[in-house]
Amino acid sequence: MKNLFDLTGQVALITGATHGLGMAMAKGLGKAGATLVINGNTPAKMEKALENYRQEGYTVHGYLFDVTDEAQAAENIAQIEQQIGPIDILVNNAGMIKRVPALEMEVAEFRKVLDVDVTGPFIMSKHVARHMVERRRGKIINICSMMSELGRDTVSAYAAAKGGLKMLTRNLATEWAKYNVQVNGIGPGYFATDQTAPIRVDGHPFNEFIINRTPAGRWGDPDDLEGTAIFLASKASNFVNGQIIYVDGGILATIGKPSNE
Ligand code: GCO
Repeated sequence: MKNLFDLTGQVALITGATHGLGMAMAKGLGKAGATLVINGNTPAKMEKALENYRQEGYTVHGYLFDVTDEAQAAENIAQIEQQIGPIDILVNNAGMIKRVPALEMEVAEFRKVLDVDVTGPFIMSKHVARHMVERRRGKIINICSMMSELGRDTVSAYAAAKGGLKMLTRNLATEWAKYNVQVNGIGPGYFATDQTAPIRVDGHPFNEFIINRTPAGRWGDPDDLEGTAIFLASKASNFVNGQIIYVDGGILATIGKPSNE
């Protein structure tokens, strides 16, 4: 049974894995045996992250590049294939959010969010999948969001992008399933990360709202994503194509309840 989820000897490239959910999922894949290649775009954060992974005993390599720059991404992917080995697993996790009411959002800001959250995963998938298709083997996992399904005040660009990433997942799954490349997504609910730090403060009405809105009654812990990441990266999911697995404590299962219940 353990064998079904074993990633020993496989190379996993995780974008935006110097902190947060990317780091938690990378560690999950590492625990299942994968060699980790983490991407980031800030040298200081990368240095700190590599130290953290290594202290905990993970085999890890860091590559600094911008996932929205096709030339940089292609060059780094080629280097990883050459220096570390064939990329078996790609996790498109790097992303960004802007919380600005739609009436006030600059078009340039809107475009930037789409560029990082949708075009980045497209660029990465395109350049990694050409190798996977050749090898007739590969796993791509796109990190979606509650906002792939639901709207919320101030996050129009992010919702448009994450909804787009869900459909990019289905489309790439459609194109590459015949080559034994599985493309799926994970949709995290509300997790305790740096991204949600500004809206997770004690006493902040949003904090209370999320706890009330989540049937499990709590924010997600980044470790809650490990199992799903391992499943979608392993041969246990070899006939799973184009699915988004929501790891959300039940948010999408319910309409919610009044705050005084
Ligand atoms: C927000 C949050 C969310 C989460 C997450 C939800 O402002 O509503 O930041 O967008 O980060 O993606 O699934």
